[in-house]
Amino acid sequence: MYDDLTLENFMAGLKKRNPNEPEFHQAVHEVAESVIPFILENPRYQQAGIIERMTEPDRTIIFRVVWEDDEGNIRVNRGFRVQFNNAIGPYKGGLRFHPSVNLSILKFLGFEQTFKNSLTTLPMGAGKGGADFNPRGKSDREVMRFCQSFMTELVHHIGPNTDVPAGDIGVGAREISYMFGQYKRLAHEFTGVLTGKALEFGGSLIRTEATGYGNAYFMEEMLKHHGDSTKGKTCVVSGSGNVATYCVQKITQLGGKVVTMSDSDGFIHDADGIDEEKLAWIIDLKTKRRGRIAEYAEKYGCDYHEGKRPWGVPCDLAYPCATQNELDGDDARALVANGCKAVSEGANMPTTLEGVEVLLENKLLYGPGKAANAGGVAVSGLEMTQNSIRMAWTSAELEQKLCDIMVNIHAQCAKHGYQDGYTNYVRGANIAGFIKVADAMLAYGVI
Ligand code: NDP
Ligand code: 2IT
Repeated sequence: MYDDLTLENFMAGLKKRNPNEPEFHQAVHEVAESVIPFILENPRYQQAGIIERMTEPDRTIIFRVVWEDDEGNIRVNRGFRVQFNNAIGPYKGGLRFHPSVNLSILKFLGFEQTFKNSLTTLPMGAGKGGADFNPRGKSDREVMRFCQSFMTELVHHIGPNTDVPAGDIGVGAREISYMFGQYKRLAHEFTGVLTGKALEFGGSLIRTEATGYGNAYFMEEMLKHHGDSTKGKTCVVSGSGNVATYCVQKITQLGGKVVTMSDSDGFIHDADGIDEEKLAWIIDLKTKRRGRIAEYAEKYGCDYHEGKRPWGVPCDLAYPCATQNELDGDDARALVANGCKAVSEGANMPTTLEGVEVLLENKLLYGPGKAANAGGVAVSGLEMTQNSIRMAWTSAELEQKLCDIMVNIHAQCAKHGYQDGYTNYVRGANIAGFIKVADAMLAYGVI
């Protein structure tokens, strides 16, 4: 516990205890900047060392994952599960398979998940996991063998009331199915231990769409709160995976025109707009043929910008939906210079600290990922509920619940983030997310 709790000495201590973890430092810095002043006004949190406890995961599991490729070579990857905080429910959060995965990235994601899950109002703690495995270019059988080997260790650490993983980058319906099949076989039971399952075996309607839809709803709610709407706006989206594609679908349904999408090789710029039919082609490209976004430019005859990100394209609204730190200070300045009014994050921590500063200084409406992309985990929570009561709700019921949750998250952020005529959604999300978890931790005593 710090007697002299300042952002500087808190961050110095955190960096010393967690060296070489820049993404984790960044995620904590963003929260600590808004939460420390709130803690100083509410000394019970300081006396109990809540921020120090919240930044230390409950436990971190790291394991070897061995599998055999199609040529018979033995491959070794590193698997992780960071069980960050279960003060308000079982650990809950996605699994990421990407070559960049390391402890720093999973700790940043697990830490952010604590606040995000709290904001949903559902009883979910926070965790994150994954592996440095790259599904790109692998056959279905290789992905299956990897997923089975990964689950053979993970099974010891998860359970429907302990820890309930889901998808994230590189983990979609195919990977969840392979992992669920292996869990069921090893645990000798059929329970809702993973979310994002297929509909045939306990999945929830709307889960696939939930993160992207939720992000578009969050943007709509920020705009509505300021007397505006998505209708008629030119929108720039990054990514072309699960979150990006369904974000584009809902933006279009709300009357916006999306002119860009991207992958890790570059972005397409379609000034006519990516309509429902073109989006269906992209979903097929990405989930079935597993191709590159450049193929869209050939198919529909629009521009493709190799190795570039879309933030220089003039727009009213921006939706980063690919990965962390994909929008930096210069990108934020380009958005501001082009008259962009609002940014809503489908991805986790897509904006650098400098980028956030630029957006806030210029008073853009800025929805941070932990609020704006919480729709995915919220519908995961609803999948857990449906599994527990052994019932399935309809699409219409679930979309209404998702929409209500996003409106409620917006209201919590607005309540805690409004100051001097401007709603700072970063502060709002951090403080609102913090209070529920902190109060639970206070109630438990010193554990
Ligand atoms: P997918 O794997 O479905 O798609 C990821 C997309 O981002 C792809 O277009 C991918 O391109 C691109 N991308 C990934 N890494 C990079 C990189 N290093 N540089 C540039 N582009 C990159 O993942 P999701 O759509 O599920 O996840 C996207 C973001 O949303 C992540 O930040 C994730 O944490 C977050 N999120 C996801 C939720 C979910 O429910 N799935 C919930 C809440 C947040 P390529 O194919 O070339 O790799
Ligand atoms: O970052 C996230 O919230 C997710 N990847 C979804 C987590 C979940 O448990 O649905």
